[in-house]
Amino acid sequence: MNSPVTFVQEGSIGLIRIDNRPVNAISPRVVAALEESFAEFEGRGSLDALVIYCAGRTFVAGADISWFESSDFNPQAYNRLLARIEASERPVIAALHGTVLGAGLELAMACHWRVAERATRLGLPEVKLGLLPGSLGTQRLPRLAGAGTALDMMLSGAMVAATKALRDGLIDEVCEGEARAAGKACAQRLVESRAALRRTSALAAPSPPVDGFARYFTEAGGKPQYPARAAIVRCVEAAVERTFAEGEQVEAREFAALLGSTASKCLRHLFFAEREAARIPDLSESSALRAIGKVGIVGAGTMGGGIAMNFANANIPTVLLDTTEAALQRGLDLIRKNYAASAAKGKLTAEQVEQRMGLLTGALEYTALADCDLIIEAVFEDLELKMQVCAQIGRVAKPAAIIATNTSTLDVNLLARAAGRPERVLGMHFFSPANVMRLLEVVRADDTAPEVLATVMRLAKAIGKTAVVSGVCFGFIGNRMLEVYLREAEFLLMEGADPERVDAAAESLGMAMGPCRMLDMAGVDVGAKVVIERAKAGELPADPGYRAVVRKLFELGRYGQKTGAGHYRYDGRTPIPDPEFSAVARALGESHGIARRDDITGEEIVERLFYPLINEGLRILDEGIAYRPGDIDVVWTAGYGFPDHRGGPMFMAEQIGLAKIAERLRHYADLRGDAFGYWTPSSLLTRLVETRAPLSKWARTA
Ligand code: T1G
Repeated sequence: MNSPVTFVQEGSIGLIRIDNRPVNAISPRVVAALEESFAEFEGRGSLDALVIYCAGRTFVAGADISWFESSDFNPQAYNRLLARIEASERPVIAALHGTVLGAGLELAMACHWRVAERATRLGLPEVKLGLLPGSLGTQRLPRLAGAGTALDMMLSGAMVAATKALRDGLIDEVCEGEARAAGKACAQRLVESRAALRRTSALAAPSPPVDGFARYFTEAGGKPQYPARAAIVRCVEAAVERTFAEGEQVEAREFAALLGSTASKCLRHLFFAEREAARIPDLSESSALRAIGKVGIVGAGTMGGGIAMNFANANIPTVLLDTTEAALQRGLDLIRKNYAASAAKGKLTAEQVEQRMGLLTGALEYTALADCDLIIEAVFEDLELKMQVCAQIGRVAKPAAIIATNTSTLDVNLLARAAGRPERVLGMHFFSPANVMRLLEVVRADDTAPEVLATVMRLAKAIGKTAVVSGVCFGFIGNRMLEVYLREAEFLLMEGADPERVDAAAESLGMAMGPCRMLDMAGVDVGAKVVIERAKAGELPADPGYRAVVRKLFELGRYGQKTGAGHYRYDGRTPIPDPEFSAVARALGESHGIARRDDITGEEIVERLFYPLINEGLRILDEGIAYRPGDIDVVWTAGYGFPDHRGGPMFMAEQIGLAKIAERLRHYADLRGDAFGYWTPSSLLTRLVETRAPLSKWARTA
């Protein structure tokens, strides 16, 4: 196997080339090969300078994250190599391109000079993995760019453009051509000018941030579930107040502690789970993919407009169709309003808004969709209507067009058949607001052709969505699990746990918003209509108390924030406990024979909200609706506000222990009765407990 690092000599300049696709990540093998190549340079006294550069799409984009899971992970060998590079008596130049991140930027900062191609972006994103830069980034970056800039970069984990990095002193030159050539030219100049070597670690200790560290510690302290934030501040404080060697010790200690933290293990799990979700098990990577050059959207409502923005943002011309000029104009006006709001926040320039609006055209006739490569229906959630729309689309779309439905609850197989070409049809379930929410559930129908699925999965990445494939079932992955979560929330309310306590328990686990506040925000009426429709279709448990609360609130016109009252009364968006709601819940409990209790604990609330949800997720896996447990974790962290520092419901289930979850389900079956199977452990849960097989290693055997 070829070495990932090679050394060559061109004239009096040595060149080290790293080639470890896909992103030149630093692994033990790369470290060893780098050490050899650098020794090669050190052994050739005739050479005047060294350039380090990378092949492929990017300079080193970080340490190989999978390396952290191995018992032999230790950045010390790499850190010693960086110290050797920095101590070189001859100039070492980093020639940068692509996304120079983590250990890659730390390598560059150990060099004496940094030249970057104009499109290069640089960052220390370790905080997104629950870590901090463990190869002296916390000590070198403040010395180069100042403590304030260093804190902003490391606490946000955001990338900065090469031009900003140049202004901040992080790099020394932005080149127009290729980094390798620019690096060589830079080496020549440094040798000819006999420029003194600038060793980053020898630079003066940085001054503290303008307003000191207090604000940073306060902000970090506000998020104790992310311990990396406060650790980063402590490391930068050490860079300011101590010697480089002492700061190095502080960083090593803080890094080691974070590496073993649950938060970091969860975030690292999600990093790979999100990328794994893009892989379709029975689909070869090479499936012929179609280019999506033009998109059509039927329905210019809130969802249709939000969906259209995703494509305009990705520079894809999009036709928005509705039945009347007024509806169309309303949709386009809403889009322009959304863009104006982004511009007001400085996220877009006026030119960018116009450029995006220029990609959007309105239409009243289906024939306007005839040249679209993808057509998405986003009309009202009504089966008859959606079937008519799909049939209309099927009549005008070109043969190779892909047809997608944005339904969140309806049978995609029925809609696929209505389109008259089921092999070209799948679901694209966007989450509201569609131009903001990262998650996209891509619903694979029975007849969806593999290349249609692969094309949409690749398109999802191009429009910045995190896509997860779901099979066809009610609610797909996310809403099907949400249903059991909301069921238990309602029973707890009817048993006497008020909305504040139910929400507080869910939010104590880390949910962005508890179930009552979430429903009041999304609209109780939206949820109620789904429940009523499903009851009509006989798809709900025969339990008369099933989702009685949402139905009653709908009856009373208490839709939540939009009507000023739902589970709470509202002063604007502020929820206020409402005795009227408590009376409604009490009356419902009595009318459905649900015993009131005053001993419901926060722990019970968490178990009753999340263990049935996990149990349903295991059913979803067992039925083949979701391919992997990690896919379910991605759905819930990217689309439902589940805390990423817990890795997702399935990763959390493994931390809790499946046997404990099964035991607690049986406990609640005894406590609440299991007439409707609410508490029956799923077959997969039972099998995994019996065989002690790890859930994380579970894969569906055909
Ligand atoms: N380790 C291992 N694999 C990685 C990787 C990494 N750091 N980065 C990317 N990959 C894989 C990824 O799994 C995918 O694989 C392929 O590369 C393309 O990635 C000591 C401790 C670089 C901006 O956190 O942000 O250094 O699915 O689909 O959208 O201080 O990847 O094709 O098999 O995301 O173009 C710090 C993480 C590590 C950077 C490219 N670095 N990566 O985005 O492609 S910790 C990071 C990214 C560290 C030191 C510390 C992005 C990207 P596959 P992709 P992309």
